[in-house]
Amino acid sequence: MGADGVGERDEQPAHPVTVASFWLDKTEVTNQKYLECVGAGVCQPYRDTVARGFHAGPEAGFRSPEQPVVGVSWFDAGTYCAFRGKRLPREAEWERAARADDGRKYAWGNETPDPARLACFGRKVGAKGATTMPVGSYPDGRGPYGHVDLTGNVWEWTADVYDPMAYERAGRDRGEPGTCEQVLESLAMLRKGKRQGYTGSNPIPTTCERALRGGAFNYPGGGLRASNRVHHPPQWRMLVAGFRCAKNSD
Ligand SMILES: [Ca+2]
Repeated sequence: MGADGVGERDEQPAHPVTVASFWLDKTEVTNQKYLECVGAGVCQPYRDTVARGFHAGPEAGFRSPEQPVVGVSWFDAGTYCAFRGKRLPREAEWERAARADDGRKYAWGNETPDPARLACFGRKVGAKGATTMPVGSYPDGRGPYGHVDLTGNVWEWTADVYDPMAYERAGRDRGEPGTCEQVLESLAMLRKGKRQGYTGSNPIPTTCERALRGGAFNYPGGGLRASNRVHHPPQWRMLVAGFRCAKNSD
């Protein structure tokens, strides 16, 4: 996991991680699949005003059956995965699926991101047609194990708390972040040391957030590294964030 000399401090250094074998959905969860869970009375409806909230044009631009579901919180995502007998992937699992053993920069390899062929990204929110794509629209951008849209389309919630110091802790060889208590301690230390930037361009979090991976339809190509880590409060329902599910292999 991680990388040397690129990106933000929280994604460094590169280091070997061992994870138990697991399954990961080939695609992001779609609107259609998510609505099955809502229809079953298990999942909460997605927030259906996210496009307007982000000045991103009509909601319908994001709600065709095969587009990835957006406007779902980390809790919503966990509920959906449980409905399917699955769970959210850990950060280490997500990154393993995207980078295999060769430390590649992007899911498809090291080739510079190409919006025509490899992934949905770099679209200007609010511009005509600047929306997500039906899942699987970029087969040439698939990852080493065949997953599509790991890079771009929507950010993907992971199971893990966002721990800026995860790669420095005892659990780093297993890809295990610290506890919320440890994370809050680290965040306080970063604020005290005025280490703005350590956790990315957003302000240093004040709560125990959750990690998301992969970039989204509106994200610039320069940020699409498979090692890039972002973070948001788990209760947020955002235009740019969806998820896919994982499962233990045993
Ligand atoms: Ca994605």
